[in-house]
Order: sequence, then structure tokens, then C-alpha cells
Amino acid sequence: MSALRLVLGDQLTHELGSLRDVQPDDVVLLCEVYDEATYVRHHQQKLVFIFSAMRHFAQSLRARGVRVEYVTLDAPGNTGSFTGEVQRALARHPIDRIIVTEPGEWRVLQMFEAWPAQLPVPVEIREDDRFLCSRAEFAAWASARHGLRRDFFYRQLRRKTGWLMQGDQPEGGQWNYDPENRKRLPRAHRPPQRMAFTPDAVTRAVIDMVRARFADHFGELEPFGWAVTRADALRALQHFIDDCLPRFGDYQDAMSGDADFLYHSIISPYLNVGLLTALEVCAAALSAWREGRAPLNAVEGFIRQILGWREYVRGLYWFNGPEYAHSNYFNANRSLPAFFWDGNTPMNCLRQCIRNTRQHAYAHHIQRLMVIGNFALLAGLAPREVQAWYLLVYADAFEWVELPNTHGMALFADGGVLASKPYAASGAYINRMSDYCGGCAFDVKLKTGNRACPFNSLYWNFLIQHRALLLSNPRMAMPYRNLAAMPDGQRQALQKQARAFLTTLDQESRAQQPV
Ligand code: FAD
Ligand code: DLZ
Ligand code: SF4
Repeated sequence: MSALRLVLGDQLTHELGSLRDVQPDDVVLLCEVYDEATYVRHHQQKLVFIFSAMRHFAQSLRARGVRVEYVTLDAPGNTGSFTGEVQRALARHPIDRIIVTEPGEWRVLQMFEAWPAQLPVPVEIREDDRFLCSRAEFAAWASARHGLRRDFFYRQLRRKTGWLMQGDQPEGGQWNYDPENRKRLPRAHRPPQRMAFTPDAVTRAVIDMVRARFADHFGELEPFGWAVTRADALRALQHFIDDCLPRFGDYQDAMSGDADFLYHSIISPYLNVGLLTALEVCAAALSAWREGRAPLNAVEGFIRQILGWREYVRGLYWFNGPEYAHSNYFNANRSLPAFFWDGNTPMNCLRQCIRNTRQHAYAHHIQRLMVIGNFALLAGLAPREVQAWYLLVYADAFEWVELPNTHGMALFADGGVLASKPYAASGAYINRMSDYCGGCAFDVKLKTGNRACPFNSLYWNFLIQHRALLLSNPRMAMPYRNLAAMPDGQRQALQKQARAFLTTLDQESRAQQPV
């Protein structure tokens, strides 16, 4: 008798809990299933990335002598679901127990938890200990506090890891070098060419399969340049550390129509499927700092993204339970405009960020938050639709990380569980941090009239519309003071301008079908 060990597409780590004590007679099952490929209509590159990384991971397990069963999407008899594939494996082999590692989504956890009642053998669900803070540790920290404060959580993890610490004090005297991370990209400055990986025969076969079966999914299938093996993901990490980390901090918030990746690491897909670990990417950044190859503001900025954001949102996702996704603080209910799918809008910032997203299954944080997310917030787009969009368009999107970022950070739909104030901004912010406005049909300086930047009237309209919910927030005091100082006529003109924009948006969206 042997154990059946199911490994999911985002669990491609040899040290995974459920693989640690694998025995020669055990069966390790990886399966490509239609349900996972379509529960949202993932970007075509995301599908290729996951299936190809799964196929390569299976090869690497076999090379270590592990008995692997791999079910391809088009295998005869593939039932299309995890439950169906586990049942088929049980019928093929003398299995006396199932071992899994907890998944990254409530939906799949609930599926696993139902198995003991459905399947003839016991099911063991092991902890996913690839994170630096366990679910239990986060829950203990969060339960001990009335309000969740991310900066305190970040400090706690800095102390726990000892990273960038001098005794009990932060290296350089400050916990956070964010104010040094807000430079605009100088004109004519060209960030380094980014590493892309030529598809091998395995990846080419997956590309053909995705083209044949999922051509109607979002995004461009090729060129496909993602790493799909641990060895190549490590190369991508090294390229970031050597060529980009030194300037990562300076240009972390910058945006440019000529540079889709700037100095960002582009490693989130690798971290999220398990080709890289949080521990090793932080260790690599810390070594660069110790050896004088990267400055403190860059390395602190990077470590903060991992400890203060990645670990934090993961803790929050599990702590808040499956109901978290359903709140709707601003009662926003507008459907996604058609340009979210095809990028066809005269607003250059949105056009660029959606082009980027379609082309690479990637956009960096400020594009996701302050352009696309900001628009979704100001235009009152329905949180469930926005969540689904973010979950399908990015190669790194898995619900544990996507949901808090979208629902909490970008949309403030949780009423402030994650963020202390909405990340709402007018066109001035986008103009300050990018070169988008220069190439736009609208004028960022104008608030009303045909050529006025839509972000301006939408911003003020948002503040007016949600005054009752936001006025008492101390972090909103300044914008509400500015609003109060505005003549009545100007306030009314801004509202009228925003209403006209939203009406046109709705009419255009009704006239077009999503691509
Ligand atoms: P870098 O800028 O180089 O940062 C380094 C690493 O820090 C990232 O690889 C990532 O692992 C981590 N990180 C940075 N910011 C965050 C954050 N806010 N939350 C969690 N981890 C973070 N990230 C995802 O991994 N998956 C998602 O589905 C996802 N959805 C998002 C949706 C919205 C609306 C927003 C605003 C952000 C989202 N993010 C998501 C966070 C962030 O935008 C991406 O992690 C980042 O852009 C990935 O690119 P990078 O690897 O070049 O990151
Ligand atoms: C995202 C994804 C896709 C597209 N396909 C598969 C698949 O066929 N098989 C698989 O094991 N995992 C896949 N995944 C990842 C799962 O959706 C992910 O494991 C769950 O959402 C839990 O995080
Ligand atoms: Fe975006 Fe407004 Fe600038 Fe155009 S003018 S790029 S819409 S912020």
C-alpha cells in the first residue's frame, strides 16, 4: 500500500510539505485539469507558464527517482477536476491514504476538506510552510490587535528574521526608505534589457495546446519568455540582483510607456508557483547589500515587498476567511468597461498598462494599483468583476495574494481592513510618476471640458460621493479640506463632468462584447 500525493500547479517545490517524506512506492500525482484552467479565463501565457512548469517539475521529480503520474489536459479520460483525477488514481493504484499540501485558495481548501466524506481513504492536509510567517503565527499576531497595522507586522518580521537589523534597531536608523523610492524615470533613460527564455520542446507543445484550446482567453500567447524551470528562475533572480536591484528602490514607483519592466524583479510568478522561495530571494538581496553591490534603500524596499506585503497579504487572506471577498464598502456595481479587455481607450495611461498586461501577463505594482486599480475605484467598478479580472490577467495571480491586493488595497472594498485609506488619486499623481500624459488625448491639467483628464473629475466626484464614509478618516482630512475650499460651482461642474464620462463609459461598454 502506498500514499497518493497530489501536487498542485502552484506547489512546484521539492521541499513541499507533502513531498518531504515521499517513499518509493508512493504515487505523486500532477494533473492538468479543465476546471482550474477555466474557473477564470486565465491569460494564455499564464496557462502556458503553469502547465509547462508542471511538466518540467514532473521531469525533475522523476530524475530524483520519484514515481510520478502526470495527467495532461488532453489525456484520454481526464475528468477535468482535482476530485475526479484523485478518484481515477485511486482506481488505478492500491492507495491507503492521500497527502496534500494546503492550497492557495479557500475554494480548493473546501474541496480538499470535503474529500474524507467522498473518498474511501483518509486525507492528510499538510501546512504550506514555504512562507516566512505561518497562518497560525499571523492569526496570533492579528488577534492580539484591535486594528491590523502592516508596518508593525513588517517590523515584527524584520526582528524575527534579523534582516537589516542592528540589534533591535533597523539598519541605517529607519525601518522604511519609501520616501527615497519615488523617483520619476529621467527622460531618455533606458533600463536594462530583461532576460527572456526561449521555449523548449515541452513549452512549445504546451503553447500549441493552449493555442488550440484557449485561443479565446485574454492576452497574447507569444512571444513567451517566462522561465518554467527552477534553474531558469534562478537565472532570472540573478539577473535582477546583478542588473536591476541597485536601482530598484529609486524607480520602484515610476512608470514609462517605453519601459514595461523598469528595475522590477519580475519574479512573482516564480515565487508563487514555488520555483523560487521567499527565503532565497531575500538572502540573495541581502548578500548584494552586504557585499556593497546594492544600496540600503533598494534592498530594504525589496525586503519590504516580501515581508511587509507578500507575507502580510497571505496572512490576511486566510485570517479574514472566505467571506472577505464579498464586502462592497462603496456599493460599487458598474460592469467592467470593454477596454479592460482590449485596451482600446484614449486614456493613454490605461491603454499602456492594459497593453503591457495583454502582452506580458505582467504589469508592475504601481500600474496595477495607481492606474488600473485607481480607475476601478474612482469609476465604481463592481469588486467581484474587478477581482476576477485581476485573477485572470497576471501570470502571478493566485487568490491568496490577488484578492487582498485587489479587494483591500486597490478598491478599499473591505472598508479599511487592509489599507488605512483608499489609494485614490487624480491625474496629477499619474503625471508625476510617468511619461504617459505627454502622449494622451486628454490634458492632465484640465478638470472640466472635452479635453479634461477623466481621472480629475472622477477623483473629486469620488470624494463627494463617499463623503459620509470617508470624512472622519484622519488620512483623508487634507483632500476634504481642499474640497471644502472649492467654490460650489466648481464642485457641481466636476460632478457633471464625471457623470457624463461614466454615462458614456456605460453606453460604450454595452455596445461591445468582451474579447
Ligand atoms: P517587484 O516590484 O520586483 O517586488 C518584489 C516582490 O515582492 C514581488 O515579486 C512580490 O512577490 C512581492 N510583492 C510586491 N508587492 C506585493 C504586494 N502588494 N503583495 C504581495 N506581494 C508583493 N502580486 C502577486 O504576486 N499576485 C497577484 O495576483 C497580485 N495582484 C495584485 C493586484 C493588485 C490590484 C495590486 C495593486 C497588486 C497585486 N500584486 C500581486 C502585487 C504586486 O503588484 C506584484 O507582486 C508585483 O507587481 C510583481 O512584480 P515583480 O515580481 O516585478 O515585483
Ligand atoms: C492556475 C492553475 C491552472 C490554470 N491549472 C492548473 C492545473 O491544471 N492543475 C493544477 O494542479 N493547478 C492548476 N492551477 C493552479 C491551481 O488553480 C491552484 O493550485 C489553486 O488555485 C490553489 O492555489
Ligand atoms: Fe491618464 Fe489623464 Fe494622463 Fe491621460 S492625461 S495619461 S488619462 S492621467
